Amino acid sequence: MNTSAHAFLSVLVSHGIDRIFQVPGESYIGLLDAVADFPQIDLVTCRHEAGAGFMACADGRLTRRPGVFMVSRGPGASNASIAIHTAQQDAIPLILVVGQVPHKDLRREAFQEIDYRAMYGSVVKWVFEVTAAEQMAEVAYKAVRMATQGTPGPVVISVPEDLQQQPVPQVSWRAQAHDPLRPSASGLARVRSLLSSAQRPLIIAGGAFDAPGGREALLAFAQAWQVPVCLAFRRHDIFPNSHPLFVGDLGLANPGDQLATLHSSDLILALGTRLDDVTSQNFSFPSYPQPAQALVHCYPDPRVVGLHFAAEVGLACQPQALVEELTPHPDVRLLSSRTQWAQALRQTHERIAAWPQRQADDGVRFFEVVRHLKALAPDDLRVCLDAGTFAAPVYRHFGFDFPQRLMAPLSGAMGYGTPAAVATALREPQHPVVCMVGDGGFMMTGNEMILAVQRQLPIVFILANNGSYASIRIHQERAYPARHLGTDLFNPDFATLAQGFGMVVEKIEREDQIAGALERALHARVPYFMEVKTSLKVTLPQA
Ligand SMILES: Cc1ncc(C[n+]2csc(CCOP(=O)(O)OP(=O)(O)O)c2C)c(N)n1
Repeated sequence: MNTSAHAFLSVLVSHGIDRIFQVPGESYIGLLDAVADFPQIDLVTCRHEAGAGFMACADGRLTRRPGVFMVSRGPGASNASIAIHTAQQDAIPLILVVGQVPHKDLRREAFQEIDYRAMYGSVVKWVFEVTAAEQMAEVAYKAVRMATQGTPGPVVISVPEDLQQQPVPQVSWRAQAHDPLRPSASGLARVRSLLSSAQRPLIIAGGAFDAPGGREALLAFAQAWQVPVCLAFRRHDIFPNSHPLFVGDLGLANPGDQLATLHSSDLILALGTRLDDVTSQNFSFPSYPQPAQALVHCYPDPRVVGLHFAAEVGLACQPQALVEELTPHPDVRLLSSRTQWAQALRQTHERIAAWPQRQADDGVRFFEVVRHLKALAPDDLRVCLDAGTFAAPVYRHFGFDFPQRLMAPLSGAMGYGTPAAVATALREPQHPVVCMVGDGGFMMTGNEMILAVQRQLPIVFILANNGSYASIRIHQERAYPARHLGTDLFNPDFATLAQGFGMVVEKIEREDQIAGALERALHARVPYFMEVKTSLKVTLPQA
């Protein structure tokens, strides 16, 4: 077949795309029909565009190829927007394909029409509306390139329904491998010199190391130069958390004394991180915009390097290439003060990461679930998290060592956990997957569990049911003590619901039930649902 839809899909396939998530719509049945001629594409039919989009985000993150999802115009595209935002905040390559009204009706406010350039303009890297069937191959190529180059991110392709199955000349595209961006010789020399003389250097490492060999290269570099490593927001799986040089992550709740010590570093190597809002502690670490210490900023996108913080050395290249060039280092005598510095930071981290003791009488303390999971966790566990305060013990106390992986939205989007777990299990069936989600976030998506049952994906879903949008309740208790409105939840019987989906179900109401239930769930190798009656009080600020 040689239609514009086939040209589009064949270019995607030539770039390794082998899965498309979708919710159908009459506006793109031409594209959908053509998928039948590409048996190498796994078409995943979803129940809501947000879930389809979150699945594509997780898939894009794991493969580093664009996650692809297709939705219908207007309503479908509106539902999809949360995933677009997440891909942007999380720097994930993503392609959204939207069916559009016939091209003669464009900009007439036709039925379900939206101008996607206006709608998505500020959140995506590129929006393109096809105006001629012959553009379809070229557009697919550019979409892949735009989504993956520089800072990875979302692109949106709008395809009028009448341009989807037009005859076009046959195309033959090959994926082009680009050389990684390498550091300049002068940049390398300057970093080497700074590294040799620093007494209190610190690495802040981010998501750009999430590539084959990236983590290993970072580890070798940090060890060779004896530089402690702090991880960027929710990038816990970039460096082994049990390593003596791991000194914590920069997140939403770093204690003041830890930050004060980090501020006293005399060299910061910000590698593969955008130094975003949360990582930089709301643009205060390092000091903004002129850091107190020398800053080396390395990221594979010149628009990002030195954007918020004035870097002494700015390197628009792959951080992996940089650290590989610098390892092993020529015989530099490392200052003994460096070891003491790293040890002091590590001690602070260990104090922060120690399991909490706080008592509660209103349900299971969720950190106990996380503690037991840590004890039982397989070496290659994938932990998929929704947004909510139930997840705080994972970020703070769990400790990831590769090949374990953390899949959590940097955007803080509720509803991410369940679809991300399904996409992770689809992509990596050889690894165990655990999904943790609150009773709020679970009902923002959650329907994706049916895919786990349909495809028999052995995901362990753990629902923390505290009857509250507790993260927000915590903010309320701080800002308006003892007054809370709009954060209590009236819940359905989740266990019965999950049973209806065809899951194996367990309810945890006491802490002595946790270990056995987790063991059963992890060994069952079937879709498993655990509802935990979770303490709310233990998460609220102490009076
Ligand atoms: C889509 C979306 N809507 C609203 C929010 C704001 N928000 C952040 S956490 C949260 C509550 C989460 O509640 P739940 O899932 O029950 O987890 P808990 O905090 O109770 O552990 C809300 C409403 C958000 N981050 N994302």
